[in-house]
Amino acid sequence: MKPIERSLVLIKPDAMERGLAGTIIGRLQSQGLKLIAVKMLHMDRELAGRHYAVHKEKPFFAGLVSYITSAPIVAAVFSGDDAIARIRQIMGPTDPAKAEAGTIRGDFGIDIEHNSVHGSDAPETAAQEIRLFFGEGEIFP
Ligand code: IDP
Ligand code: MG
Repeated sequence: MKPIERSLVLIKPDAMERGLAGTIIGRLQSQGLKLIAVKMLHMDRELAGRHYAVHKEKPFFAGLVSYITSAPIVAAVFSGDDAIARIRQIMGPTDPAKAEAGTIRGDFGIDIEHNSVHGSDAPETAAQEIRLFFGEGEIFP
């Protein structure tokens, strides 16, 4: 049996601007993932820097921080069997040009930066990311 995991999902500004938050949350719920926390917030540069700390030496870091702080987003936590890998499969690869139709990024992503959604990539990073956005009292498992 696969482990029950939690993953942080962000609906990024490009998707928010096109009214896709409900559609994206619905796609994950319809695949059996359980929504256990959700909020809307406008990320500041400090939170963006902490969330994307692993990328701070990358050439795209400054643009990524500007983009993710450009408009309000929705942050959510989903749980389920093997949730981290399953959500990344439902999202599709980072570059929407390489994502298959039927994946979130394949259907809605604009380019490698404006790729509509974030999903955690491992249990340790998921736990860290969830702590950045949610207190324990805001999670309803
Ligand atoms: P992931 O979101 O699929 O885990 P990461 O490599 O962790 O991809 O990158 C984090 C985010 O940084 C991506 O989702 C995307 O928004 C942005 N990004 C990644 N690679 C590039 C790039 O080459 N140019 C511009 N933005 C990028
Ligand atoms: Mg990543």
